[in-house]
Amino acid sequence: MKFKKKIKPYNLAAGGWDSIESTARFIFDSQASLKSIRNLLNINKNDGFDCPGCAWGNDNKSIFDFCENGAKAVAWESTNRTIDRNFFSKNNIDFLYKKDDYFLEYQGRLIEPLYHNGKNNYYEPISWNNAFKLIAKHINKMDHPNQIELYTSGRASNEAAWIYQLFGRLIGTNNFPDCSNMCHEASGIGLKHSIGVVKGTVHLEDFDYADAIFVFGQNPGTNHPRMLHSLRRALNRGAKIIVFNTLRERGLERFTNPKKPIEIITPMEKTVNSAYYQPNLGGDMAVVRGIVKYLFEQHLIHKSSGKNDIFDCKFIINKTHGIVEYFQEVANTSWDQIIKQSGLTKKQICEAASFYQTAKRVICTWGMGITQHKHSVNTVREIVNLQLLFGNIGKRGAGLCPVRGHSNVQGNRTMGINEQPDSVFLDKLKQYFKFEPSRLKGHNTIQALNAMINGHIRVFISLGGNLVAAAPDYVRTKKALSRCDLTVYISTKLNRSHLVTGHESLILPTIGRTEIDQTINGNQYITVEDTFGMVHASQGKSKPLSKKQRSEIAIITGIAYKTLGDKKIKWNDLATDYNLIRKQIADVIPGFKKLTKKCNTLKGFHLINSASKNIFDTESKKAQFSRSPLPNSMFANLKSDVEYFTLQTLRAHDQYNTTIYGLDDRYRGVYGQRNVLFINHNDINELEFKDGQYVDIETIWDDGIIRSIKNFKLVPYNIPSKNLAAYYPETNVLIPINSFGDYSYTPTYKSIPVRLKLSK
Ligand SMILES: Nc1nc2c(c(=O)[nH]1)N[C@H]1C(S)=C(S)[C@@H](COP(=O)(O)OP(=O)(O)OC[C@H]3O[C@@H](n4cnc5c(=O)[nH]c(N)nc54)[C@H](O)[C@@H]3O)O[C@H]1N2
Ligand SMILES: Nc1nc2c(c(=O)[nH]1)N[C@H]1C(S)=C(S)[C@@H](COP(=O)(O)OP(=O)(O)OC[C@H]3O[C@@H](n4cnc5c(=O)[nH]c(N)nc54)[C@H](O)[C@@H]3O)O[C@H]1N2
Ligand SMILES: [Mo]
Repeated sequence: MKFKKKIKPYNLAAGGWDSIESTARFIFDSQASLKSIRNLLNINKNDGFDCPGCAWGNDNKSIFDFCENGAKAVAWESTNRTIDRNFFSKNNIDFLYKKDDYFLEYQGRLIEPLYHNGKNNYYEPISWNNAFKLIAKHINKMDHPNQIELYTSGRASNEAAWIYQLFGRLIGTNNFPDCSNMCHEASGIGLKHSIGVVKGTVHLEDFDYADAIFVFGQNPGTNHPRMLHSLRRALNRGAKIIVFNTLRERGLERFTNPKKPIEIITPMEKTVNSAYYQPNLGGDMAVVRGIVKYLFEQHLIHKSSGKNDIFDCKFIINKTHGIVEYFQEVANTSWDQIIKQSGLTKKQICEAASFYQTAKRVICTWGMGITQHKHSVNTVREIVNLQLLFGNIGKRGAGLCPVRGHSNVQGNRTMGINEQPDSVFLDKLKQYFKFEPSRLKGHNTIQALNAMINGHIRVFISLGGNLVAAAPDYVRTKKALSRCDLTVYISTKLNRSHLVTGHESLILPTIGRTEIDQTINGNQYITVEDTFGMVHASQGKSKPLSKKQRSEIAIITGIAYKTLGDKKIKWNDLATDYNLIRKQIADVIPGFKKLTKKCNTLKGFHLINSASKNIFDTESKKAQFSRSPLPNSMFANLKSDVEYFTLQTLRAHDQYNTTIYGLDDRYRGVYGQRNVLFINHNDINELEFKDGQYVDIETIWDDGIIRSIKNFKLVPYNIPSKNLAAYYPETNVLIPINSFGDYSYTPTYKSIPVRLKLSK
C-alpha cells in the first residue's frame, strides 16, 4: 500500500464513513477481496469464527459483529500473498532485518516449514518430519527440563493452549512465559488478592444496566471498537461515561456507528463521554485515592448531620475485610500528594467522585494505561477498594472489567498457560494423567529473557506472537534469543522474531482462525474465552493457502509425539479429533463440563466466577480492602534533581501489537509515518523546539546503559505537560528490562523517564 506523510488533526467522529473506507482499503489490498468479505460475514456468527481482533464479547445485536479493526485483522490473515520457497533466495536474513515490521508481515502468509542453520544467511525449506525430529533432538539432549521456554501469544485456541501446557508439564517445566505477562498480569494479581478470582466480574449485558461506567487508561476506539457500542447505548439510556485518559482519544470523545447508515450520512455523531479527565501517566491510583478521600469526607459530613450512610455499609460489614486500615491509609494520604501525582485538580477529582456517588451501579473498566506501570497491582487494588465501598460488585450493572487484549489470552490462562500454576491444578493433572508435574515456579517473560541472556536456556518455542519486538529492551531481548541453541516460531506471517534466531531456527507455518481445519475426522472447531468469561466455538471458513500449513494443534502434537512418544498420551489421536482434547479439559478444569457438547459462537457458556456471586476465595474469605500508600515518586531510582519527561508507548490505529497494517493513525491525525512523538505544545516552547522538528529520545536509567532512538517528529498534542507518547514497538528499545511492575513483572511500557534533544 502507498502512504502519504502528513500530520493533520482529525476533526470527525470516530467510526463513520472513514471507518468503512478504511475497511474496504484493507480488504482490497489483501488481494483476496472475495475471501475477505466472505470471512467478514462469518465473524462472531453462529458456526463462524471468533474475531481474532480483540477479547471483547459478542452482543449479537447486529448482522455484522465486527469492527473496522477486526476487519483489518481478518483481511490481514486472508491475504493471498505468500512467502514461497524462493523468497529467501531473493531476500536474505540481513536484508530482511533492515526492513520495518510493516514490510515483513506484508510479504504474506508463511506456507511451508523453514529452517535456518545459523550459518547461512537464509531460511530454507525443511520437511515437517525433519523439523519435529530436530526439535525433539534438542529437547531430549537438555540437561534439565527448565532449559526450555514455551512462550504463548494470546491468539492460540483453548485446545492448542491445553496440549501445549500438557506437553511442557510432561517434559517437567513450568516455564510458560506469555504475552499476558506484558499485558494484564497486574489485573490478575490485584484481583486475586482482593476478590479471589483472576478475572473481571461483569457480563457484557451489565453494560446495559450500569448507571455509570468509569473507563481508565484504555483506547477502545482503536483497540476494542465494539466496546464503543456498549458505551454509546449506555449513554443513550442516560448512564454516565467517565473517562480517565492521559491523551485526548477521539474514540472516547465522539463516535458514529459505522454499521448504522443513517448515522453516517447525517451528522448524528454522539459524544461518548460525560466527563473526560487527563491524569498524568501513572496518576490513576492517586485519582482513585482522591475520589475515595472526597467520598469519605462526604460520608463524615452525612454522618454528623444524621443523614444516611453514603457507603454500602451492609456490604462492607458482611462481605469485606480491612476497611479500618484502608481508611487510615486514605486519611494519611494528603490532598497535596493526590493532586501532584494525579495531575488533576481537586475540583476535577471531587466532580468525578460526585458522578460516582450519584450512580447506583458502577462498572470500572481498564486497559494498559493501568497495568503497565510500576505500581499497577496497587492501582488495580485501589479500583477494587472504591467498588467495594459501594458494593459495586456481584450485582447487575456493576463490577470490575479489565478489558483483555488478545482474543483468547484469558482462555490461555484458564488452560494452564501459567508459570505459577496452583497446586489444585497440578494435583488434578497428576491424578488424571498419572505423572508428577514439577512444583517449581516457572519463568515469566522477564525471567525467561534473563535466563536466556545468562545462557541457561537451550530451546525457545513460540506459539504465535513476536517476542523480540513485543518485549522490552530490544538490544537485550535480541541477545537473549540469539543465545538459545534452537528457536522455534509457530507463526502465520513473517516477523522480526524470525530474523533474530538461535544457533538454529525453525519457522513453522500455521493456519489461522479464519481457515478450515480439516483432519481425517472431518472439519474441526476450536474454542475461545472472551473477556467476560464466555466460552464459545470458532470455526474457520476459508480454504488454507497451502497443504503444507498445519494447525497449531497438529504442530504441537507433532512436536510432542517426536519428543515423548505416545505411551502416555496418544498425541496423534488428539491431533485428528479435538473432542478428545475437550474431554481432557472438561475432566480436569472446573466449570468446563459443557465443553464436551458442541457450543456455537453465538451461545457458548459462561464460566463460573465466584466473585461475581459475592463469594470471595481470599485469605479472609471476604473481599479484601488493600492498604497501600501512593508511590513516593514514579521513579525511585532517579535523583530528585533530574529533569525528565515520562513517556508512554501505545498502539496506532492501523496496528495490531507488533503487526503493522499500515502507517496511519487516523484519529490522532498522523499519516504515512510512525516515528512521531506526541508532546504538549507548551513543552515544545519551553524546550525552545518547534513543531515538526525531529528529536532523539534517551532513557534516563541508572544502569549505565545508553538506550536511545533517533529522529522522532514532534507532534503537538492534547496531553498534560511533561507526559509524552510514541508508538510501540519502535520504542521498545527504550524500556529497561529491569523496569517492571511490582509483583506483576509487567514492563513499565507506560512510564519511562526520558530526555529529549534535537536530532542532528
Ligand atoms: N486494533 C487493535 N486492537 C487491539 C490491539 C491492537 O494492537 N490493535 N491490541 C490488543 C491487546 S494485546 C491489548 S492488551 C489491548 C490494548 O488496548 P489499550 O489498553 O487501549 O492499549 P494502548 O494502545 O496501549 O492504549 C493505552 C491507552 O491508555 C492511555 N494511558 C496510558 N497510560 C495511562 C495512564 O497512566 N493513565 C491513564 N488514565 N491513561 C493512560 C493511553 O493514552 C491510551 O489511550 O488491545 C487489544 N486490541
Ligand atoms: N512498548 C510496548 N510493548 C508492548 C506493549 C505496549 O503497550 N508497549 N504491549 C504488550 C502487550 S499488551 C502484548 S499482549 C504483547 C503482544 O505480544 P505478542 O502476542 O508476542 O505479539 P503480537 O504482535 O500479537 O504477535 C504477532 C505475530 O503473531 C503471529 N500470529 C498471528 N496470528 C496467529 C495465529 O493465529 N497463530 C499463530 N501461531 N501465530 C499467529 C504472526 O506471525 C504475527 O507476526 O506486546 C507487549 N509489548
Ligand atoms: Mo495485550
